Amino acid sequence: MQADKEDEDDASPEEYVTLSDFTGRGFDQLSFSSGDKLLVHAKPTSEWWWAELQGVVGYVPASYLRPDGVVEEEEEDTSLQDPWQDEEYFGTYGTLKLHLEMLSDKSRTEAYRQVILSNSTALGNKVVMDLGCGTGIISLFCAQLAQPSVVYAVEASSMAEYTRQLVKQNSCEEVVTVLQGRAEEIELPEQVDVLVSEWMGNCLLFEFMVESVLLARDRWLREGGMIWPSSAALTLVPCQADSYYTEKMAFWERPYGLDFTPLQPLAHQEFFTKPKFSHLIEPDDCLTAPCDVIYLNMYTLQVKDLEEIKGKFHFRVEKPGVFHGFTAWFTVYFESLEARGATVELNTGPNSEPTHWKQTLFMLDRPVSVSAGDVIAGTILLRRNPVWRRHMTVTLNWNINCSTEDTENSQVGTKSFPMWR
Ligand code: J7C
Repeated sequence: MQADKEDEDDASPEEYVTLSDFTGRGFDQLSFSSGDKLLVHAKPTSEWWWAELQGVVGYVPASYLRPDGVVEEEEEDTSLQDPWQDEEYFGTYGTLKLHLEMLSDKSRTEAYRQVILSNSTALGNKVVMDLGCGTGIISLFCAQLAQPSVVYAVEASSMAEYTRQLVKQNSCEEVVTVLQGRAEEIELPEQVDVLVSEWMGNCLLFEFMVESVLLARDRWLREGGMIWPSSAALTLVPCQADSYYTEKMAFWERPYGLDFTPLQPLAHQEFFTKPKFSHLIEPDDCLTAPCDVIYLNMYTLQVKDLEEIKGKFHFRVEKPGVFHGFTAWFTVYFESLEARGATVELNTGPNSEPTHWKQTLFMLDRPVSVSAGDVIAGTILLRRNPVWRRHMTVTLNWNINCSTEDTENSQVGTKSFPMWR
């Protein structure tokens, strides 16, 4: 963890109010309820502060607190600001930039096309909902490649107006009905047999559009209906990231023959405290075989489960190298509606065609040399931001066990990465 310069051990404690309930883990974290008043004694890292509640002291997650004393102003602020940031979110989906990026992503778009194609017979006469249809590509595939009785194409952004035109332009208006609105608020005349959506964000969950899919499932999917994707997995691998490390950190060692190392703590703060989206890892940079750390079943997953998702990992290093960080990606699986049909999958990992999601890199504070046979084991925790509902913090805890003929030693590490708040 990066030590904060504003270590306030000697200063008088500051008063904070908690924003939501929190259950502490381990012996040194405090549990609290929403609205509790805490005294913060020290801020040793940007994520974990040392605080006191009713005479008991322990660590608390900083993102759960807001300063006391500016309550009214703050409350006004939070209530004025939408925790879902819908105006900004749907605003960007009202422009073409992201739709172009998604549609240009062949692996993504072709995976959905393949799902429709390989289920075309079973889709006959079915009622389909395409949640967050964007420009309507999945709905259009349904209408073109199968004969569903109707596809409800639901889109909250203003793109929906164009989607309607695209449906008409491609003569699919008999089948596809575009409904503009948030999936949580729209009304359908009937329940659906199939709920299809492309909801995945960076590191699978960022944006938390998955919540809209779960709510739509509970409200509109008929019993025994199909959800596409039907399940999802998040995969992790310890990796080298030599060129990124050199570019952002080693750079300061000797640029133009000068010692710029006093800038390294700043570089650290600026480049390594948040994950790096849009990282493309070479298969060769994986130090071990990857491991699925989180698995989501879209039929049983509940909205409340999204608050905290935990996973475990156990990797065996396959070749000597430098452990710079962890890389994460996801895979989604589409079950078949047809009796003997095969599952289609969309894998965004380094051994598949690159997608617009690329991979997510979590850099350690310091690189560690590892040897074949070393074991890297630990846990991952995705904690949703209690205030900003589209954001989360990813916490990694790891233990490196090296065993050579004559020595055995172990190193532990932990780091939390806000994405983005
Ligand atoms: N209701 C309707 N449309 C939505 C919703 C919702 N609750 N959430 C997201 N969308 C739309 C959004 O406007 C965009 O066109 C697409 O779904 C987002 C796809 N994002 C992704 N990460 N796959």
